[in-house]
Amino acid sequence: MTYPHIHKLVLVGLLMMGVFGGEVVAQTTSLPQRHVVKIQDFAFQPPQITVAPGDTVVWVNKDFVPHFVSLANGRWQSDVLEEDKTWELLVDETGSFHYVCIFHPEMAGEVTAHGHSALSLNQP
Ligand SMILES: [Cu+2]
Repeated sequence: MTYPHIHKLVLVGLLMMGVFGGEVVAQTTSLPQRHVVKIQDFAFQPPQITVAPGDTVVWVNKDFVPHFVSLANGRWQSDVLEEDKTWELLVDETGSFHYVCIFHPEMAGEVTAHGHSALSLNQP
């Protein structure tokens, strides 16, 4: 007579375990993120960001003059960014990357990438 009751409790218990198990998985799995760097008043804001390999950095030009995002060694560079235009970079390696605006060399920023990744700085 009490068996149906017990079965219900067990079922509820299993469901709760499943929910908590899902939360743990969600917390320990880091999904790729998008980081936005505003270009405003002739500056990269924020000037320094920290990302993980696999993340994407999005630069958006909020100035009325065109800007440019270029890694110091020319490894990657954006197109000319007119007002309200964006440019995205998929970060696929670790390290610190200093970049400048070619039009305004005093504008400088840095992307620091570290975390779990099989990719290395030496990968082409
Ligand atoms: Cu500029």
